[in-house]
Amino acid sequence: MIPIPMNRLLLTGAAGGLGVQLRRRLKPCCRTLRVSDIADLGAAAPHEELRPAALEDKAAVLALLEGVDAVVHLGGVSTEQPWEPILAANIVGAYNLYEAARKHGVRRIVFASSNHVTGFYRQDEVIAPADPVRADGLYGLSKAWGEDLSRFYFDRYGIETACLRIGSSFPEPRDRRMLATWLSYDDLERLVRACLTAPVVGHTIAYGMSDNTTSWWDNTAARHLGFRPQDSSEPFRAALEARQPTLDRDDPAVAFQGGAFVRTGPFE
Ligand code: 15L
Repeated sequence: MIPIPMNRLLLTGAAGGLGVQLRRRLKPCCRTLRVSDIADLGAAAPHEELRPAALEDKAAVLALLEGVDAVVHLGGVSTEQPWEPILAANIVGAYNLYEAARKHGVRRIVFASSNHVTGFYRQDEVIAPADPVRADGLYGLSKAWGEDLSRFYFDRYGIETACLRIGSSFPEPRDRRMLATWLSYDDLERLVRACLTAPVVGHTIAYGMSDNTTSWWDNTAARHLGFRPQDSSEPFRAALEARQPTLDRDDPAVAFQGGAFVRTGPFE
């Protein structure tokens, strides 16, 4: 169990869309927030340490985890892209992160996985984290690798990880698919805080979604995290349905949970 506030929390991917949100919101969890990215991190707040680092740089990642109590790992590629950047940031980068955690004795990691680990399930199916992976692209496969890697580091070294298969975390749902996949920023914060404060996490996989009326994901097996979403996509439904009154059911993006990711690429 990590005492809150902990001494030092590392947030990777701190310059990204969700990183910017959590950088501000995780301040009460720690005395020092170490923030990292390859993109510009701006100026350091008084409680912050800025540590630009590329995840594929083994030595840089080893230094990044020194003196850290826990990690919120958002860094890496977060969309479907060619193999090379995914290999570097999500495969090699995840390995570098877990090796650094092992060497420095870091005990807990919150790993930003993605709903695209299971994007090739259909939108008329309700699935749970224990169901087999059906990634919808290289990005989803790389997140599945991160989940497996983290399970190995828990089984072998006892490093706890909460893998969050984040749905669509934006200020509001952008299309009808996101009525099921939306995760509000406030619920994202609640979820990450729950992962940091739960007495025991072990190795857990949970979907990151708000309390949406339409849902494809069953988080029952992750209830020990203590996450209770408080927002819902429902207030946005009428406007989204008016904007998209008909759906092309022959479109794979309408048939499958991964939406447009299922038909993105190949890039060669
Ligand atoms: C993701 O994994 C992406 O990082 C994000 O940009 C969204 O597209 C989201 O999935 C989604 O499925 O909506």
